[in-house]
Amino acid sequence: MFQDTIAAIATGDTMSAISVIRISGDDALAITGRLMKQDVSDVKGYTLKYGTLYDQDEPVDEVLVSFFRAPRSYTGEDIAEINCHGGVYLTRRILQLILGQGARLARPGEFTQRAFLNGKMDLSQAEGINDLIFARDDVNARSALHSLKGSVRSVLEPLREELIQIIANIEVNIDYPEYEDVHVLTEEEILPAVHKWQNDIAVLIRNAQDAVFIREGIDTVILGRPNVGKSSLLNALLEEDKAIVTDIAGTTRDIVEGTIRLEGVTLNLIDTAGIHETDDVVEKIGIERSIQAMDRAALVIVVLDGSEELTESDRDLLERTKDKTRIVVYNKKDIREIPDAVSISAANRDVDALKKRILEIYDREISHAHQDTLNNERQIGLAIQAQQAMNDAAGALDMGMELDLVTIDLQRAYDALMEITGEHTKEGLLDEIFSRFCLGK
Ligand SMILES: Nc1nc2c(ncn2[C@@H]2O[C@H](COP(=O)(O)OP(=O)(O)OP(=O)(O)O)[C@@H](O)[C@H]2O)c(=O)[nH]1
Ligand SMILES: [Mg+2]
Repeated sequence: MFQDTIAAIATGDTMSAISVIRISGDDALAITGRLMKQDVSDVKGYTLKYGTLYDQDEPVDEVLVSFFRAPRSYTGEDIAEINCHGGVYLTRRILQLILGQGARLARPGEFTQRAFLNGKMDLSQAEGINDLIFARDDVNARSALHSLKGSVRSVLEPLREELIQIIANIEVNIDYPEYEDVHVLTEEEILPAVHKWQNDIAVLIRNAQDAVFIREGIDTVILGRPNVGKSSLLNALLEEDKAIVTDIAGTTRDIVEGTIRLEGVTLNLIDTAGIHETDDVVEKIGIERSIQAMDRAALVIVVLDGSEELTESDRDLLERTKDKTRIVVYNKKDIREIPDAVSISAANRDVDALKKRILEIYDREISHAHQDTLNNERQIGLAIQAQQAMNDAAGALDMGMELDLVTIDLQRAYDALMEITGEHTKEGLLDEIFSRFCLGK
């Protein structure tokens, strides 16, 4: 299918015991054979060969090469994977020798692109490979592994199946009216189905948005007037002394960030300068940044000092954050505990009430993050296109349009759902998706 043979270093560009260089394409075996001075043209797939690799007559390294034969390989082509010693210089030199034998340097993601184009996997599985490589935590790694195994396709399968049956039925009714044994669908029969699909797609989109939201980590900002204990709270959540804590009001002047994981949820935390009226120039800039951070954050934690009465600044802040997703916490419960409130003592690292509240707020999203669903913005965007097409179909039915017009909308919805797994994709889109891959993958 492809003219050229591609090669790339599959392991990291760093010192390591072993590096792997991958070659894929019609000449993969011939190139490797020439460099090893061995005839490997008839080697069977899934074999491992030991040998010396040469630059002309000079030995360069002792290597182990895994051979895979088309179509039973990652890309579906002949593949040689050279395991050499892992020096950066040595690995690059071997890659150069391979390129010198006529292979072309692979573009990022090109091995996986070939795997997709050769039908070894669908697009959502290819994206799963990339997600698995970049996964930072357990939730991300698990969902990536599932999509690698085809979970996106299985999630979409029932809906696609129902849709294609109805579309096919309408097509037959229109194109072959003389087939009397095929049931003739009516608008009345189709409308409830369209309503069901509208709902199915809406659920699909919502679950996926929840999952993506949680998997990316929740941007959380800690706000409050000076000295209420914001930095102490950040430190308590991070379980380290990251931010400076003093009893001087206005200690924190810039933004301090950290990341925590709570039962599989990642919070990207931001501690800010205390918000209040001040003439101090540096503090003013800090406060400006606090407000910007608040605007961007998904979750706002407003810290109040439970040992004191609320001040004008506190009331202002409560007013200012009232439309955000927020948790109001009363700190310094060791001095005074506020009943029926999220009460904590940051200085004593007693913050479980807050953690519990966070998990409660995101309960629905967290459960969706653990389920199989669509995995990224591209997939969700296509589901939204399918939803719009389905809404158009419902509108057309409401207006009493003929089924041959309604079926155009149904077809559009179906195409969008197919494109999620790459079954109707255009070249440009593919390049964009695969260019995000690591080189050698
Ligand atoms: N008793 C008590 N004191 C606390 C508690 N949490 C923080 N403090 C004290 O409150 C003072 C201010 O704490 P910080 O964490 O620096 O407060 P902040 O809100 O970051 O203050 P700025 O950065 O100035 O806006 C320090 O002296 C802390 O030791 C707590 O739970 N109990
Ligand atoms: Mg502070």
